[in-house]
Amino acid sequence: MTDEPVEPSHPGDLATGVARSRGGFMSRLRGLFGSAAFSDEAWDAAEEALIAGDIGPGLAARVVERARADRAAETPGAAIRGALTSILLPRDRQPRPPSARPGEPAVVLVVGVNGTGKTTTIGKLAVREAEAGRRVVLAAADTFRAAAAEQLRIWANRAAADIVAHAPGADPGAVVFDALDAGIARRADVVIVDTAGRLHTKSNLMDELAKIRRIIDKRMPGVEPETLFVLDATTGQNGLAQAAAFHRTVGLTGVVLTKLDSTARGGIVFAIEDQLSVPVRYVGVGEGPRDLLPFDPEAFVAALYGEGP
Ligand SMILES: Nc1nc2c(ncn2[C@@H]2O[C@H](COP(=O)(O)OP(=O)(O)OP(=O)(O)O)[C@@H](O)[C@H]2O)c(=O)[nH]1
Ligand SMILES: [Mg+2]
Repeated sequence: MTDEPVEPSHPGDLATGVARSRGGFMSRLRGLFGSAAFSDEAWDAAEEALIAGDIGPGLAARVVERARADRAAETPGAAIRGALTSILLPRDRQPRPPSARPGEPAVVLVVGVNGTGKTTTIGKLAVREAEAGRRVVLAAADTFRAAAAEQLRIWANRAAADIVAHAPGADPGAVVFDALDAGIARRADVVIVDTAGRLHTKSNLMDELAKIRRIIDKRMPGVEPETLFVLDATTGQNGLAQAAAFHRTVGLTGVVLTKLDSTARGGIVFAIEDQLSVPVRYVGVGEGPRDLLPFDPEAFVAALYGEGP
């Protein structure tokens, strides 16, 4: 990774990002669609393919049930596609954060377990924001890992963003407080907070996160931060338990699904929206600065079916 400012380069694309899933569980599913009459066995096989894609057993059964009941669909493939699309939440075209008051920055808090891609996602987000002409302050509130602030600094340089960092071991809450101050003083458009990875089962670490959330409330009362849970798409169904625990602690407003390019089981997208009712905002499809795509449900399903650009 270099700290050169980002040159215009190829944007990550969804078709490549979901190539493994398209060739994985979706190809099993599509293979079934060839048969003229869809037997009970074929429906069972479809359900198994969905489970193999990480949709989860309960939801897979519901999708098949809904598809079987769909008399309007012309083919079983179309019925399953309709059932899958209907799980995904409708969303605003314009992703948040909208909550900034005039003259104050919006706040994005990024959370998740260790190594899921939080810092990388923040770097990509900072690049997106900077390219949209918005002024960004990054808060290096992962004071736990010695190299974390340095990693964020490299991204800050790439995005020409400001960064607020304290010494390793400092109180992450103090970093957040200072970063909000800096964001207000410098008339930034957005303050993005990086946090240390933490296991959702460690209550002391989850308490620390709740404290960070309270500090945002205290410094900027009434501003609801965009609180993004970063989920590694290769994690499997355990990701749902993680997400639920973070949701209880800080109240998630969005999910970023990273490493979609590294998994053949992209069905976790459906599971997570179904279970949490929190929208997937972005998907990560690689390690580069442009490999973060706003999540578009229809385009996602089309890409899984091998259609679209
Ligand atoms: N293939 C791929 N790799 C990714 C993606 N997002 C992040 N990574 C890689 O995942 C690894 C971990 O990323 P980090 O951003 O350091 O993860 P983190 O959540 O900040 O980690 P901690 O701060 O240690 O909890 C790095 O090697 C990233 O380049 C993605 O969308 N696709
Ligand atoms: Mg990190």
